[in-house]
Amino acid sequence: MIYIQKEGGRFMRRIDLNGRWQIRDSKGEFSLVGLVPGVVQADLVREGLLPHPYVGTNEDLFKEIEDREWIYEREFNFREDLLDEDRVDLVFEGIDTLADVYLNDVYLGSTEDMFLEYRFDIKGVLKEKNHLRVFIKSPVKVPKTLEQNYGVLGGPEDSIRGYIRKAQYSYGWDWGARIVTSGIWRPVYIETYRKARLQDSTAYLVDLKGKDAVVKVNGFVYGEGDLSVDVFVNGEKMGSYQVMEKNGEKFFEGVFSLKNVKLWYPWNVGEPYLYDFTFILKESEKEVYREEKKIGLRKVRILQEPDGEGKTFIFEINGEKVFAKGANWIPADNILTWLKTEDYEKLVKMAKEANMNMLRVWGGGIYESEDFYKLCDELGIMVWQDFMYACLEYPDHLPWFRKLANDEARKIVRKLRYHPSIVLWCGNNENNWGFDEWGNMSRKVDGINLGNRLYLFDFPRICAEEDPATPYWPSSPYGGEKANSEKEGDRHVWNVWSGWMNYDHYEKDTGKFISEFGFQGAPHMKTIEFFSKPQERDPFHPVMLKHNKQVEGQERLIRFIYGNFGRCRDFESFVYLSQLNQAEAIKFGVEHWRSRKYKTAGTLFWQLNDSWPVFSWSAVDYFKRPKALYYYARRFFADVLPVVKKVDGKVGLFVVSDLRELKKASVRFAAYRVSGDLVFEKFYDVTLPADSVTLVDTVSTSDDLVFFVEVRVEGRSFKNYRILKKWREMDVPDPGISVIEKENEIEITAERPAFGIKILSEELPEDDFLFLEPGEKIILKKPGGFFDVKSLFDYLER
Ligand code: BMA
Repeated sequence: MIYIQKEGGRFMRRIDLNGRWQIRDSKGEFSLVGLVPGVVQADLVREGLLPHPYVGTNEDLFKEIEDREWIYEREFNFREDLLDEDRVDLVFEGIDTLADVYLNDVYLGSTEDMFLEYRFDIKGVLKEKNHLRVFIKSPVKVPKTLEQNYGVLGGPEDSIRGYIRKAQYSYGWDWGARIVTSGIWRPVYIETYRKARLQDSTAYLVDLKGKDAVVKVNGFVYGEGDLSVDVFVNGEKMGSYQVMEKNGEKFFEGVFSLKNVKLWYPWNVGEPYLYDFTFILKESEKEVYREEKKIGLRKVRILQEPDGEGKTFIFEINGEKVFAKGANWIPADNILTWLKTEDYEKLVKMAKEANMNMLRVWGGGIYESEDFYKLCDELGIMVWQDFMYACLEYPDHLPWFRKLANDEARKIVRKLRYHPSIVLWCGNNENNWGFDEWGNMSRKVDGINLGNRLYLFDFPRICAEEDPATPYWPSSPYGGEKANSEKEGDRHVWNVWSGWMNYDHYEKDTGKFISEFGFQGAPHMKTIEFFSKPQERDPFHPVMLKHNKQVEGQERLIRFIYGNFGRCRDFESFVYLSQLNQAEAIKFGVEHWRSRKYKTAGTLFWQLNDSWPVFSWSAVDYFKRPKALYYYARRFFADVLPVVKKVDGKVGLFVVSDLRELKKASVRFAAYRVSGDLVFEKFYDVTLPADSVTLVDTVSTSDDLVFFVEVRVEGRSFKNYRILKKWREMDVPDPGISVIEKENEIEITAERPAFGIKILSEELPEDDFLFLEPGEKIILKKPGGFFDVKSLFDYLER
């Protein structure tokens, strides 16, 4: 993002202070080499001083070091000639969390928010030989003291985490380990420059005049001199703007017209086009600093209009309604510094390949890395961005906390606003639902719930000031008389699963935008093998219980497997059936809500990924191994989705099309008995209007049948199936699967309807958890090494 010009016209330079630091704890027990960026917990594992936290019950050992203070130290030399630069800053992109920073024994300042960058002017302190020391306080002891002073915050469990601006999930979550990290978790460097520097430059669409766009640019300037900023778009100079000052802040601002503009769209609506923007800061006409960013231009609105049931909640991008298909994103590791760019690439690409066009960055995690948002920008995935507050009261009645929260919000919005993928800023996760309905979150100070000063007053103002091109929403869920209303705003549907209801209840839910709903499933068997020994592989073994963080999580897995499929044969069948159940549940919900388009305008299931190897709601486990749900998502989020469902005692056949144009399609609809006898087969030629739901037919028929449907549009085929009863009531027979091995492919056929066809292989198969209509064929790339093919029938108790 920041350009370093070579010798000759040099204007700024970065000296990296990452790498090996010396670390020790205040009790004098540990002294070791630590890596920066990093956290102590990762160093202790790497040095063999603590075992891997994700194996067995090792997580518990990490609790014992939560109350330590840690000292990070390093020496470094600095080139004498650079000491004369106008400006020399020491920059910490992120410290976890509460720390005092000293250079050559001079106190530079303290850090109190892991999400923020801290910058210290070190010009007067820097020498040729230097000693840098960071003293990190305990992220448990300090907030505990604050809790003693100010009182316990209400929430689902007792918690001190509301008193510290640190990723909330690190104190444990219902899918996450408790590993309360400490460290210097983002890069550290010294930056030298002349006169002034530029930060948080951005551009956004103000208006469209035919094919031309009115674009506004602005950014902040720190330093002195006769300053101006030149702005280039795709190499062409658009304007030069004088640096101004307001409320003690220096900034530039300008408007220009961009001819024949190419807008940024979510990938399933248009091209996610990005422009190359260059912002050049000049002092007396000489370049002193620059920012280079890829920026997309788009207009976002949330349409909230009466629709007969209540009010819609529809994302509109550049005037086009977009049904949001996707999932919730949580931090992809409990030890964040174990994440590499490749991990982000893999996961975000997997989301796109599963036809998702939106991810929600959930409020108990982190404002994600630049890698994440850049990928979303490029791939055309919309981001629902929460502020990092979740499931708790937050002490915003205390002036110091409110100030810190405001400061964080402003800095984060300024930093991330240039990403076109961020289409919504959202105040928090579930706190307003908690105020309304959870009983112990109803404390008010001066008539205001703890946190609402931020969500209802401060954040909307900050977002409007800093990022007028992106809407703000107070919470998720929010809207209507109570925050989790079915009639307005977004909604979290947790009566299913957490409230012990089975997934057929999704069908009764008429929420306007389902931003959370989920069903647990086991991780991949190989992932279970990573954290357990063979003798521990029982659903209720202490190691398994440790790896399902929800209260009665394993109990629910068993209850829903038994309820929907009958008894498990063994541990392997438990793993398989839990995954299939999860996939079937989310498929059922998505089919219901997608076929209500736009009375419901989005389904984001809980959750895409995991932060460690665990039984959870994720579609992709910690090692990025897909669960059944992931393979299902590719199909149920496809642009064309045939849906068979009960309507008024009959069976209706619908086709949901998210395609942006009208299309002709041919439809085949067939019904079988489980024994494999064909009951009927029907063909239709239909016209699917752009972005529509079409009722193709309704038939009166028996509930015992298995339905298959295929829609063909321009050579592409979209298939689906539906059973109307529970699987355990269907008396599933042996489908009679045959596999023919060819040189590079395998061909799978079945004599009778086959479901949950699983490829057991060393390497991950290209597709899995498939279904087959008698007489049809699945062709897959041949998996390397030994493989086997099974289906639901093989996992059921007989
Ligand atoms: C919601 C989320 C998370 C939680 C999930 C599963 O409450 O916002 O807090 O992990 O459901 O219970």
